[in-house]
Amino acid sequence: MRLSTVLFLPLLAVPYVSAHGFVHKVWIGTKTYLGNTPNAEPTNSIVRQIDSVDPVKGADNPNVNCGNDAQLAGDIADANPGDNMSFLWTGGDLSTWPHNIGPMLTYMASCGSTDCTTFNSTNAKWFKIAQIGRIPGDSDGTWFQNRLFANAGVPANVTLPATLAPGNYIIRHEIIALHLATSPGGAEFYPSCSQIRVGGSQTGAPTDDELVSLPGAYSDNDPGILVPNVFDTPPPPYTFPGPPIAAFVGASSSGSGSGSGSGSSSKSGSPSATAPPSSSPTSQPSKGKSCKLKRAPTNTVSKRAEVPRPRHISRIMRDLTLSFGGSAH
Ligand SMILES: *[C@@H]1O[C@H](CO)[C@@H](O)[C@H](O)[C@H]1NC(C)=O
Ligand SMILES: *[C@@H]1O[C@H](CO)[C@@H](O)[C@H](O)[C@H]1NC(C)=O
Ligand SMILES: *[C@@H]1O[C@H](CO)[C@@H](O)[C@H](O)[C@H]1NC(C)=O
Ligand SMILES: [Cu+2]
Repeated sequence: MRLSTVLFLPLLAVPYVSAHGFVHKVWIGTKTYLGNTPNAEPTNSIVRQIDSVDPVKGADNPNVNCGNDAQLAGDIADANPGDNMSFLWTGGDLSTWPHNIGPMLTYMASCGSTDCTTFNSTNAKWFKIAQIGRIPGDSDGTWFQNRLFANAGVPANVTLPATLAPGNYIIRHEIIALHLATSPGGAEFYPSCSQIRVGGSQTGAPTDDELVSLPGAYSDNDPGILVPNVFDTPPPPYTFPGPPIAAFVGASSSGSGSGSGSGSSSKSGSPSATAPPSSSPTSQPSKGKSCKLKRAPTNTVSKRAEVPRPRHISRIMRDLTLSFGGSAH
């Protein structure tokens, strides 16, 4: 009895610690900012602390705003229009990000005239600045998100709009994991909010009709959120949820992060509907081969488990638990 307890508990504990995750680090240019570990004693950070690494489920869930019970953060990072930002997503135990299917989207919201340390974003008006889906030209339909999953320490990259007006902003980076999105309510939302102060003297801003609420911008039946064909071969076009990228973003910036063939957002008239120019840090669409991992889209088991090539013991253990426990994930 005691022996089985000792052996069994760690096996069960691993998946729930590492199977989901959070933003552990943010870079702006060459500066690094540490995130706040969920549920740990809060530290000074620009990243708003969440209280659980679990996904936010349900498009109307209030936690779609900035993540699970997101708190105000104490720090603000200085940034400039056109700066490159990177977001390192990890598992709850700082392991490699555990998901590889679904888009990554980036929104911003003005905190108004006060700095963002006191700004409650519940009623914020958000505009979209970037979105990336599948790697263009990849016949397996590999998603950009897979780069985070397949390579430890690789972040998601976003370029701030080159004409962004100065001010106080929340920047919300979001991964939507779609491995369970074949059923209604299956999509997993992982939003993360950081507080920045943008300098310079640009004048770019969204128009009123490009602003959305979160929750509000998504519905559980949106074609990019309920995706019955997400595992089909050849990979079908993906329709990003939410508003189009704000037009001022595409007008002048690198338009980073919109590399995938999208059925939506076309009315923005933004160049984001096409592959981003090579100056963007996210723009390596023709270099999909730099991603060594090729999924086998016809293999249902590896797709569901999202582990086409387990690389260390905790993933193997998670696989075991998943196959025993069904869709615990
Ligand atoms: C923001 O306001 C909402 C609604 O009043 C409240 O539930 C939430 O706790 C507030 N968030 C913060 C970080 O104070
Ligand atoms: C982000 O940029 C780094 C450095 O250029 C690159 O290695 C990495 O693959 C990029 N991340 C994604 C998701 O493309
Ligand atoms: C952002 O990254 C791209 C690609 O790595 C680079 O060409 C560009 O100069 C960077 N922008 C800034 C402001 O550093
Ligand atoms: Cu997860």
